[in-house]
Amino acid sequence: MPDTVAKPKTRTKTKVERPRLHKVILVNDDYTPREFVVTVLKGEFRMTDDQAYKVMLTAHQRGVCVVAVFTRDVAETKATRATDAGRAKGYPLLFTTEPEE
Ligand code: TYC
Repeated sequence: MPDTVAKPKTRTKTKVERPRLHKVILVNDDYTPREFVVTVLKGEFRMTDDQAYKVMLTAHQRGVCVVAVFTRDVAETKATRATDAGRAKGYPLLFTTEPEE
């Protein structure tokens, strides 16, 4: 039996990458009523009346507005549900997603 025990000289560094977050983006259109956009934002994204109104107005004025960021699955599910809520009423309301840089 050797009286010295060699310690391993290399260390394994486990690199855990955080999942990339995805933005949900609200897109403006000329037909969906403002109040309906606010209702959808409150229902699907748990926003207050104030927050939802500001996001709706930004999209209305600038064309698009980032609503929130989530993991990819959650972002896509929420964007689809919110878009479907508009479609169910015959509105062209659109929510898209894109990865954060
Ligand atoms: N532009 C719409 C209107 O004037 C309101 C609206 C705002 C629609 C934001 C979509 O993402 C939107 N009735």
